[in-house]
Amino acid sequence: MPNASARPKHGRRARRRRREDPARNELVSSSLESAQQCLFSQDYGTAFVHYLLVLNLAPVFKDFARESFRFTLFKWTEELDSVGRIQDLFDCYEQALELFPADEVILNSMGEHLFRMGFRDEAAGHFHKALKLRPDYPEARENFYRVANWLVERWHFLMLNDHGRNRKYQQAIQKAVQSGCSTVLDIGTGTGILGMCAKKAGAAEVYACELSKTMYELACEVVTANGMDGSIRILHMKSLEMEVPKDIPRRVSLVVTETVDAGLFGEGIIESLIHAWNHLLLPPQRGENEFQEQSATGRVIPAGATVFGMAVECLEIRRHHRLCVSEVGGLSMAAAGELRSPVSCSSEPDESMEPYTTERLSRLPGGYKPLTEPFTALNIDFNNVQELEGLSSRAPQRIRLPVTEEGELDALAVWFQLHLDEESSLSTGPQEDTCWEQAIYPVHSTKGFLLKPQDELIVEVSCRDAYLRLCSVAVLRGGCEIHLDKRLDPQHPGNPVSNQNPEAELCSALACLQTGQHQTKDFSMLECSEMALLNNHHYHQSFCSALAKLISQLKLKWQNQERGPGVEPDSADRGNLLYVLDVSEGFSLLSLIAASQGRVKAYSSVEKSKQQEVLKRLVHSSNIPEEHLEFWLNHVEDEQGMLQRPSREKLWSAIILDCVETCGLIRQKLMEKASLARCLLEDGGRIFPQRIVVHGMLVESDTLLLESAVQGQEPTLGFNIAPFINQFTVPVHVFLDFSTLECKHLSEFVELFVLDLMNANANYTDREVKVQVTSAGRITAVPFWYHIYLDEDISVSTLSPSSHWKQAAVVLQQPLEVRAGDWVRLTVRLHRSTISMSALLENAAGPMEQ
Ligand code: 44T
Repeated sequence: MPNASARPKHGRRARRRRREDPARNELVSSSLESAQQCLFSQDYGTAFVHYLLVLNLAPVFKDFARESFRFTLFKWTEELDSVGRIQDLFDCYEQALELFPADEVILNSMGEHLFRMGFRDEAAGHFHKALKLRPDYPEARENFYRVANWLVERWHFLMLNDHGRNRKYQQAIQKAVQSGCSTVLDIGTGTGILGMCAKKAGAAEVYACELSKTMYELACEVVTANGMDGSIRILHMKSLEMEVPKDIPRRVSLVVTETVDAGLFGEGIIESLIHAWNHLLLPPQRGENEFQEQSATGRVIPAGATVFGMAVECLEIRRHHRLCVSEVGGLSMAAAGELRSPVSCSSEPDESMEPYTTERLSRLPGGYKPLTEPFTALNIDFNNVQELEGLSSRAPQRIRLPVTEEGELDALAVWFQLHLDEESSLSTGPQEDTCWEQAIYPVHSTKGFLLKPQDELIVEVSCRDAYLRLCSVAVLRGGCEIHLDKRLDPQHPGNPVSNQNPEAELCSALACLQTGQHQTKDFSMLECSEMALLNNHHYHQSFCSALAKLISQLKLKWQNQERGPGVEPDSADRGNLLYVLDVSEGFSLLSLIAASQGRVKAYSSVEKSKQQEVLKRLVHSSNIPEEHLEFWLNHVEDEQGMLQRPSREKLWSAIILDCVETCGLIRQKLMEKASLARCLLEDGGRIFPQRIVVHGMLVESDTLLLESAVQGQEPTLGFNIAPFINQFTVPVHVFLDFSTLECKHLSEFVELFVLDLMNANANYTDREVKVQVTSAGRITAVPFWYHIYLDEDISVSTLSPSSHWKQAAVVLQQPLEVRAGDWVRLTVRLHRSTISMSALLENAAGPMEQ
């Protein structure tokens, strides 16, 4: 331990200053001593302040004090976190990083706090930095893998692997540059690829802008690696903030961009292009016959787009967007009020609402049925600024579509053709062999309403707040206009589009009854996965049975105890109520299902007040005594207190843990929660689930490879991009639909890992599993899912078609060539709730002991 007299290894000037300033030395030494004392007495706040003082005054102590300083920082920020002093917490981290800017442990820990607070991008940046500083730091690596998708979205890999798309863009850019567009701006450059194409084609000046910090840094690296750092100027900014001559010296003759999402306008292309035409581009070419130098006029690649739509029936979409069951785990849902997914194009624009969601229609489990032919919803010319500007004020366009197939209207699916120039276009259609997703506009309130081939569907296309919105407003049937989704149509609040005659009006009223629409504007919002969970009959039935079984066992046990000798005065009272705690994340009815068993007091972790109201309404309608349902988070302030029951209450008879995230991964800190929960159980009490078994299979899947990294040794369009973006490769894929994944099965389903939540001693961290190969191929991935055992006999599988869970897959670092009959040794590892796997071919032929 150093003391004030320890001789610092300092330069001469510092030493001289130190000798000159004994008071300062005195302060440093006494503060260091105080810091250590405070640390010892667990007064972390004061210790932290002392350390700050010492290390700022005497940086020479940094190496020596680093460990204690980190420890103090973590302890103190934990305390700040628990009392909600978030700003102070981040101030401490900032001060710490000023002292230790390259400390990977501090960076990683700050990232964890940022992540918990919902600042995902910033968190991801911290994990990335920590990992760059120490690539073999497992905590940072696991954290990084969890968030890398936010930093560099997975579609970057798909786009770079889409050779057709790359080539078409390159050719269109080359043509434009060669015909005279010599100054180019790439809006939303991503990896820099389109800007580099322009440079390579001979453009004199190339500028690029990118709003994401990570992508901007990546683009700079890529452009430098390709020897173009002097010739492409990359700006870290949103194009809307760019000005001439501040950011670029003059207006450009070509804007290239691929800032389009599955719904075409979701990345703000309309706004960006209006701004570009007004501020960054040369004036457009005038008349068709008028010849103007290309270098004196401006144009955009892509030149325009055609948007298509189609009505579909699709069970998978339906169960994620509306309640399809009338009863959940024995409870009637009639009193719940209206529950909606947050995806709706017809409601008032609202922060929490999205106008559409995205899916690859071809990969929807259970498929879909087209109910109409594809129709053209919109044509847009990106080279016409008046048209772009007029889009938002344009009156909604009504389109009448003949229904071609009988079916339930679940959604409108939308895709588009992107016209790069007059000759070349890209399509995102469901039939195309591309990686594009389609935009899905779900229909909410047509439960049980069948479209028939004689019907006509009326769709309204509009462009409010720069989002393309498609809304199925009505069905024409035998002269009647039957309104759909009417309740939430802001154009006609509570007042349907008026019909031509009273007969039709009556007809419409009837249809509203038939489609079960509620007139109330009040509804509760559920995430799509929460909606699918409610619709998961088997899940609730299984919980209901397992809970009923446990509760009757415990009741029986107590009856026996009451009758037995030496009964304590308190135990008769104990038999009155059982206590069940549901710590599921988000909306869950399990507490209510427990309370409905009788003599059960249940605690729910539902946080949102509207959702709590739903539970209260159901308590009422199910004749459950009101006081038998409590909201846990109304009792405790902080997350740490989550599993500490109220001190007055009995030990828990059951604690329900939510163990698998919708994306297909095990929830973070699951095993920690389980061990805490075990301590809080009464004798004979249970954790639900009691055990989780991880299952998986060896597969060959090129699709998974294309989504995880830029493939192949060939440079992308002749540019060196792959090594840079592939740093963001993540070995675990989430949100997978294994049932529709294009892949070749190379083994049977195998049990990979067991997690015992009731018995800590039964757990391990590594397991070797030997799997026999059933067909020859290249093992590229191991998709996995879970069998969740509520008790010995009752289980739910996250692979079942009614599951609200998706699956995940580990993508192997190196594909493994195998033949039928080979044995593969899979090493499966679980570290802090993260599964990792590696595969090796067993060289000896024949089976070996498992
Ligand atoms: N999605 C296509 C492509 N940006 C989305 O930060 C892939 C959809 C897709 N930068 C399935 C598969 C695929 N100024 O890095 C992003 C973004 C940036 C801007 C500066 C602006 N005004 C913007 C707007 C966006 O541009 C990059 C690309 S935008 C997203 C492309 C085939 N479903």
